Amino acid sequence: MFSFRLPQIPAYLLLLFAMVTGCTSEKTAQETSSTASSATLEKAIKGDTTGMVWVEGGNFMMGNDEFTDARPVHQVQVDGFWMDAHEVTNAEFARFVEATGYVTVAERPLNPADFPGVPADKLVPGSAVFTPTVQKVNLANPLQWWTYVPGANWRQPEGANSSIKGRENLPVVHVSHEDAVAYTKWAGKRLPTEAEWEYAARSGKENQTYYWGEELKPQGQWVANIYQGSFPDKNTAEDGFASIAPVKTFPPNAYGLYDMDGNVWEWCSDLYRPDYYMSSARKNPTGPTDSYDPEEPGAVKYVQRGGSFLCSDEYCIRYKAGSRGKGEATSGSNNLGFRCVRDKS
Ligand SMILES: [Ca+2]
Ligand SMILES: [Ca+2]
Repeated sequence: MFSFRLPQIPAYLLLLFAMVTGCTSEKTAQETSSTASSATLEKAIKGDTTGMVWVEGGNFMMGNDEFTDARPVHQVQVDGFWMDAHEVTNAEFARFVEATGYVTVAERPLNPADFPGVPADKLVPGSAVFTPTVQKVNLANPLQWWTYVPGANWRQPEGANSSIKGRENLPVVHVSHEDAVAYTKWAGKRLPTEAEWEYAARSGKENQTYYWGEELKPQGQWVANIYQGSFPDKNTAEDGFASIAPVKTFPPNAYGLYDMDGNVWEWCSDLYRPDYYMSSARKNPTGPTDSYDPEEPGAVKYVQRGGSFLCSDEYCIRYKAGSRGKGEATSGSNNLGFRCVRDKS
């Protein structure tokens, strides 16, 4: 059974994506590491923190009792770290691809041997794209608004005949967890742990409903790119955006971090288990050693945080402070991206 409040990808797509990566990921990772530019390595060694914000370490109460997988609320301590002020953009990801020749999971050819019974003409690389329904629908079946679009990938977010031209300052999407990790390594950074992400998103505010505060619309203003209207048929885009917004469009939090709420979901480095908080380390937790989601046993999932432009109180409330998201490791979609952190050099 799916959790409809999450950016879940339909099961047959999970299978597809999982198999795709299983046959090609290792080779690509090796290729990537061997072609990382010396300029980048030099930059990494020097500890370039351009575009990053220093997050001073401290203690905070992590989790949210409203969500079964975010219980119990527990005290966590994290060391200080640098964090990208905004989600990784198309322009930034393009520089990485140009320097390394990296090929994302959504762009890789599909091996027919991995898909017994699937007609060869259906084995076309692609990714999941949100498509509004014509009318109000029962929210039980995500297949009604998630479509596997052949040719959809970070360069072509809506598939063939779409492009990122003019979208250089929008967050990159259709990136799998391994794509995100490959980028972080090239940049001399890493993905944030879930604890680091939440600590940074809370920005010193304890026990708030939303990361920005208590009210959904402070002073009558939308302060994050989420979803208004009837999901998934009518997005009124009251906040100005029916889809992704350029990074830094909405106000930053108290630490100077943008779009920690909404816009695109963000990968974290932790594997996902709904029961992890019962036994989490109290200092710098890095997640469980294995992944398990009773809703989709067998799928390896990593934590995602912050919600996206598709989140509302009606469908996905996972932009609320302390809530958790999750996603199959090799799956991307057009509402999922990431940002990086780096340790104090
Ligand atoms: Ca919006
Ligand atoms: Ca975000």
